[in-house]
Amino acid sequence: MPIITIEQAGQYDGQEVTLRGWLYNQRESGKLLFPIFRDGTGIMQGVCSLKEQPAAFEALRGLTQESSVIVTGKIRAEQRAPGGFEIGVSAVEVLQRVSESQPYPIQLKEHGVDFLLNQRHLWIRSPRQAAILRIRAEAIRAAREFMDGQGYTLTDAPIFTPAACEGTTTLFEVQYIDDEKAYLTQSGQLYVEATAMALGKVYAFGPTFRAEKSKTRRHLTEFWMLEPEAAYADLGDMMELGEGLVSHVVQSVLKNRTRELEALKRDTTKLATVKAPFPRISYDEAIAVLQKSGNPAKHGDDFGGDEETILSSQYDRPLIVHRYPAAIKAFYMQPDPQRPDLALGFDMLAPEGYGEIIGGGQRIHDYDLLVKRLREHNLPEESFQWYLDLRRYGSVPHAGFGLGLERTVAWICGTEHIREVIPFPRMIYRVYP
Ligand code: NSS
Repeated sequence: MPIITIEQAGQYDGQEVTLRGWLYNQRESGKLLFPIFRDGTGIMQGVCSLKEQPAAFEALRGLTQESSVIVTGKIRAEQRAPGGFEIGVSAVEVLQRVSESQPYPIQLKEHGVDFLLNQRHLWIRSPRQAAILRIRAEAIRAAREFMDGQGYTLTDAPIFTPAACEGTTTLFEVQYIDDEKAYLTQSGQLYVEATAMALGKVYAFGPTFRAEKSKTRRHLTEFWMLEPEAAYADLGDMMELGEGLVSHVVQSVLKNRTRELEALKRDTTKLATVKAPFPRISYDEAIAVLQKSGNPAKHGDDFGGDEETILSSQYDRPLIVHRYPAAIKAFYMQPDPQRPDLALGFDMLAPEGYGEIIGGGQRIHDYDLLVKRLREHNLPEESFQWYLDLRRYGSVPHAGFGLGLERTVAWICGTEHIREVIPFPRMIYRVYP
């Protein structure tokens, strides 16, 4: 008897198979039971009749939600069933029966988000949440496939760091050994700048941390970032790499996670158009667009969620905004030689109001200018000595960016909040479970 997954059912039409999973739901109608099983790859409806399969019927009758079961039966096509197939149940082995006195806490009705977040370790079993996590995994797979294919070598960055990369207001301080202090990394960038000088084209992909005090639908305190960095590269190279990466990720999810996008009821016509090249506008042009639409933004302002939404709503694919004022950007940004008040940096804004998914650009490669900027930003020079070494020993123009994985996946899935697209979200006021 082949042991199969629900995802594979279509290849076994008319055959007896075994499924291993859980009882997701069940409808009882006299002498017929209509269980729904889930196994992590999907859900499948079953049919079991008292007359034909009395033992299986007895095992299933009254069985509680989320009890673990091994089910044997014949697969048959059924257009009305989710996934297009159902199983005619002939045998059921119950591995663990969920007790009636302590039923599974998540019922098949609407629950409040706080309740669900407290039950996150169970909530991920629901078909919608499982579909999102499968899409996340595909996005990661495709992103790495793209980077590797472009000749970038994975060189991961440390999580304990001695210095800030993205400003000092969102640092998580940790007590390191003895009296030494360290911080959880906000970005692997400074380290991939070092590995880029060693290997040429590199990327890091791992968790990053920000003590974000803002409670928004786009902020986590722990999130994953993919960060490419290349020696002898400039702003233009990175805008092109970024649009290639995002196109590949979106198109791969469309191709390989069709069922999951369907389960989420995602309007995929809005994703199908996401192909490079993406529109590009300068910060100055963006300000003009905002003012025309009645937004009070003026030159020198940073963009918040509202501004990003106005800008990106004009396009059917992500929008690249480049050359922001240096004053509102990080200390390491290379100034534009034509307009030194501007930084050779860019952001990529996702459509449909999902906001910034990429931030990056060209780095300062001149030693003296970098020291000047460290001082202007009140950053401790001692902690950056190793970083300054990169400008002492064979400094070259170089550039990179960071793609926020959860923002990207939230947009692809069309979820309201990014907390649903990471298995165990960490947010202001939440570290449980
Ligand atoms: O602050 S960034 O814009 N840029 C950097 O950290 C650079 N040091 C990256 C680099 O050039 N290597 O963050 C990059 C992206 C940003 O566009 C978001 O998509 C995401 O990281 N991001 C976040 N996602 C979720 N939650 C929070 N709090 C968050 N902050 C940034």
